[in-house]
Amino acid sequence: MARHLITSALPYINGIKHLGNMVGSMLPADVYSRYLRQRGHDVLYICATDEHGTPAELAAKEAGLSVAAFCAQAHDAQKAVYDGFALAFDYFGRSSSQQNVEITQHFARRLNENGFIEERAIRQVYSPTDGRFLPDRYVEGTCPHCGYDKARGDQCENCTRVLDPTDLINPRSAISGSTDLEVRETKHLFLLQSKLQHEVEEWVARHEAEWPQLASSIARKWLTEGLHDRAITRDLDWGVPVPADTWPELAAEGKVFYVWFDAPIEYIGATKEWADEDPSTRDWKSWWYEADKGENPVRYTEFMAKDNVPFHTVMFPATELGVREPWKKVDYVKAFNWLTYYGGKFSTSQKRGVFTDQALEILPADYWRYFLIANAPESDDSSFTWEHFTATVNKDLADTLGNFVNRVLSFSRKRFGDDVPEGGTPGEAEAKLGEEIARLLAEYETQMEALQFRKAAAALRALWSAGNSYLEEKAPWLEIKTDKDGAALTLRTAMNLIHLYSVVSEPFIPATSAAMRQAFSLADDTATWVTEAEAKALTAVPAGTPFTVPPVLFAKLTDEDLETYKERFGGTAE
Ligand code: B3M
Ligand code: ZN
Repeated sequence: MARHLITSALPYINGIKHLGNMVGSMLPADVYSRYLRQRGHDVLYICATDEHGTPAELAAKEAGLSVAAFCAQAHDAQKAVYDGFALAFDYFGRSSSQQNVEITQHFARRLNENGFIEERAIRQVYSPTDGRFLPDRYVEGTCPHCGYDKARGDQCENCTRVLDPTDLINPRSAISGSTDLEVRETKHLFLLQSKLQHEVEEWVARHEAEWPQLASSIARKWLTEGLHDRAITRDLDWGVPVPADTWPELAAEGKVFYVWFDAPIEYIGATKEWADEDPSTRDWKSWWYEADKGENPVRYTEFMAKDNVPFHTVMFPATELGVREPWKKVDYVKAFNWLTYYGGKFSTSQKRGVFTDQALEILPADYWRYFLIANAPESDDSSFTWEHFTATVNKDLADTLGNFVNRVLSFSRKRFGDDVPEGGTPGEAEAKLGEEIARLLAEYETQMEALQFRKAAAALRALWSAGNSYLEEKAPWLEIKTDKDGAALTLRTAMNLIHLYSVVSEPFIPATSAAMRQAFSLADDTATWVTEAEAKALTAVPAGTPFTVPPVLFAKLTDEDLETYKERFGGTAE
């Protein structure tokens, strides 16, 4: 059986992420990991904070802390939010770890031995006012491609093009705002990606048919434009040091690797961090090195938003190919478009939209998990609005699922007591329901396996709806007046649906699923999934099983709530 390695793009350390970051990487990776684990697969879900580069230094400066102290604190703060969202990482590491330093330096040495690294003198933006070189985000200005006036020296947030600080029009220092900038010569290491173009093309050609169109089209575009040699070192205080054994002069000058060089390597580094916590039972290398071989080959799936796609489909594979060692390369790239806030940008740097910590202050994680995945920006950008959010919560979560659960359990308790009622023989309605549930469950599985999250959410919602239709059709509150056994059968069948929902909804709404499951005191409730036969029979919870009525699963959001949210976060774009 295959092993599943799953990673989501590493969130930058420079602040708490917004909902757009969450839906475009970590949350779907968590839903997928949970699903695969429930289906019995061997899964390793790895993520980490991306701690190097100018964003970390700038944020530390703003916080008045050393970079190391800032990163330690910010890592814990992000981890707390992800715990709040119930993200079940196997490990959430730090790219500043010693493990990552070692593997990154190893990669650099190998690339050098294989002729893919060259030392070059280049011209860099220097600020006399700040007394330093200004790499990447230390320079801001107007994007030469789209005219966006807050473009950063490494990438334009608006058109996603990767930039060099010297490309910017009207550049200014992000530290002091100074426009008194000059260009000075300094030496840096270059990764000769142009030499790897052909190999990367061949590698992409072997994989792109399977990837979502968004990922393959971005990879293609980059390859068509041609891979350029790129500087992979920077003049910064914080980062993976250039190894002195190989480049003594640059090491003495204090050069470090560029954040985008060591960040993807941290997928491997974090796996080693995980294994180093318990080396007697955990083996990091078999997940990454010669991982295509053997009885349990690794299938590697990456999750990310579209601005990260070039780095994962072209640049990191180029690095891995150039190392000339059998490191695992990605099999499937799940890429997402943007989640917008009322059609405008969610932006960490501009502090606009809903941040993940604020979201959890308002409502429990399951509300967000369901809404975000059901509206994931898969085939196109999708827009977050409070109107849409509250309507979805009320309709899908409060009415279709929550109300069903409460209605069935409270009514049964009132009429039949604290055990699942006995009596009645399943008839045509139950057979029809079983067929429908089995069909929808198969659809749900198909969509999950295809990583089609919106469609999977739609199938899950349809499973919940089928319960409501059955209940409306059988109307046990009327049935009970003339046919007590019939009503008992209806309620018992509905309770079996609740139990089935508790199992299959877990990847989306783990806390609610646990609450639904715990409503039943089943002797041996270890099922992690539901077979087709079980879905058809709906008898896993037998008559006589004690149950309790859980508190309301999802609160209905009022017009007043809606107004409060809009007031707090702004109910319009920009
Ligand atoms: N930290 C960019 C981002 O947060 C970057 C991803 C790294 S993945 C190796 O969008
Ligand atoms: Zn631009």
